Formats: sequence, structure tokens, C-alpha cells
Amino acid sequence: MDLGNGLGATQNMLDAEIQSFFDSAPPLRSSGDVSEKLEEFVKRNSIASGNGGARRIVCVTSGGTTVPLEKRCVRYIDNFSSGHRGAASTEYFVKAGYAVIFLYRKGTYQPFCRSLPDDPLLECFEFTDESTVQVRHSHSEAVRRAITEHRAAVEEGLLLKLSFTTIFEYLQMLQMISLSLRSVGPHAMFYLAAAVSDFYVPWKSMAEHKIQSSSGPLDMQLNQVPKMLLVLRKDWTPMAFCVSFKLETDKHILLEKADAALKKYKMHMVIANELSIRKEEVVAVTSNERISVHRNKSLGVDDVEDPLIKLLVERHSSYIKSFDP
Ligand code: PAZ
Repeated sequence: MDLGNGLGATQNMLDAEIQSFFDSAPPLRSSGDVSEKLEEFVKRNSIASGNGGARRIVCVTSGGTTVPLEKRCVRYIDNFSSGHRGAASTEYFVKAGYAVIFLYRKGTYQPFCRSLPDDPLLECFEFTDESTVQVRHSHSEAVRRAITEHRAAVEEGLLLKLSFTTIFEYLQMLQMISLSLRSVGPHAMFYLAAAVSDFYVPWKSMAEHKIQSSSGPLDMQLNQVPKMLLVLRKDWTPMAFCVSFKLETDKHILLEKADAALKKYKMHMVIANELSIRKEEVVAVTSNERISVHRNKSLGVDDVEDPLIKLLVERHSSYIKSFDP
């Protein structure tokens, strides 16, 4: 890509860093299976939806990526993300008629099961005799809803779940998804809520075996993860509507950083959130607006994701319309 002057050189450097990241990453074990599922999902949902318009497809990323410290990994760097945002948002996207590719960290919150206890099998079920299991009355409504809504989404072909653990798996899968959504044009959306590591240990320089504590203090160099958002936006899926997230713990710098990310990565919208109140309030930042979105239990708004997804669906509709001749 030639952007002229310094910009072109920066882009070339970024391309080289990204190439080197992918070249040195361990090959994705399930890549054949993932690409088959993706191809089938995108093909099915590219056919017109019930109301005659093309189905919209959103890729929701969710949870945090790990950074392995050893190839035969015993230790890794992780982050706080629970995947609640991604799981809740997926539910609201499905309700809005979107087909969702849910790219999630293994072991984090799943769509439609958020209201179940942590160990649902142990808490929600009981034996009535030697061989019959039934749902305990106290949990029957939550279990019924979870199973019914999840099954409906899967049977209608509206939910594809793909899991990752490491930063290598996440970025390889994100690239595969982006390339497969190219054909959907502006009907595709990226909703990038995953907490992605900024630093990593390149596979080539990673210790093979468990690092020994007897060797004294650990002195380890971490490389910067190349910023893939711009490449996703400009090269992988240039027509998709792209929404990324910015998380900060210091509210005084949050909106500034969100503005900067909007410009730097050419996002259509950046959702700014502060760690401690992320379930209560977010700010949707565009090139000319800052829209506060709140959860308000007393008004029946249980999740901040409910009004947030409504806003995004509306903006995505206008975006699609802007391509009409
Ligand atoms: O996963 P979760 O519900 O616990 O938290 C959601 C979140 C804070 C990870 C997400 O809203 C977010 O901001 N993701 C991007 C984080 C970042 O700036 O890297």
C-alpha cells in the first residue's frame, strides 16, 4: 500500500512487523476446521435474510489473550477480562437479527448462560431417583431460557463460536475471520471487545521448557504486538463497520485515548470504558460525538450492552445506506 511520504514508510514497517509476527507464530492447530466452519457460516448468512435484505454478520471478540512464556507452557501472562461484555453483546446482536461470530477466550462467559451460577451442573440439577435428573425448581426459569435461546440461535445458524487462548491464536483467527467477511462488504461489523495483550514473547526466542527458578531473577524482553487494527480496517476487510474498545483506569485520559484510537486506527466508533464502572456506563466516541450509554435497572435496562447494541445497529444501518447508489 502506498500512502506517500513518511506514512508509506510507517505502513511498510507495520506490514513487515505483522508478517514477522505471523511467520514466527506457532501454526494454528485447528486452522482447517476453523476455515471450513467460517466458510459455511458466511455462505449461509450471505443469502438474503427473511425480510429480503442481506443478513448482517458481526464478529464479536471477547475475553483476554494470554502471552505464553514457555513453548511447553507452564506460565503465561494474562489479564482481567471476564468476557461478560462480549457474551452479553452477542445476545443483543442475535436479538437484533445479526449472525454472530463469537471469538472468545476459552473458559470465559458465554452468551445466554450469564445468569446461571458458576457451576451450573452442580447447582441447577438434582437426582429424583437413581437414574433421573431434573432441573431444580429454583433454577428452572434461568435454565429454560438459556437452553431455549442458545438452541434457537444455533439452529437458525446465527451463532458460530470459535475459541482462543493465546495472543497467537487470537490474531491468526481474527485475520481468518476478517478475510472471510470481505465478501459481505458493509454488512459486516467488527465489535472488538477482547482485551488483547500489548506485549509478547516471540515464539523463536521463547524457552522450550519450564523456566527454572533456580536461575535467579527472571529477565525477559517482551516485544510489542504489532497493531493489527489498522491493517484489518484498510487491508483485510476494508468495507466493514469497525468498532473497537478503549479501556483505562484513569478517567481523565480515557476520552482522549479513545479519540486518538479512533483516528489512528480509522475506526468508525470507539467505545470508551473505565475499568471499575464498565458494566454501568460506556461512552461511544465517533469523529464528532461522544454519546454516554448507561445501564439503568430502574428503567428495566439490565445491561449497558442493551442500549449500546441498539445504538450500533442504528449506526450500522446508516453506514450500509451510505453505500446505496
Ligand atoms: O470482559 P469484561 O466484560 O470483563 O470487560 C470488558 C472489557 C473492559 C475488556 C472491554 O469492554 C474492553 O474495553 N476491551 C478492550 C480492552 C483494551 O483496551 O484493550
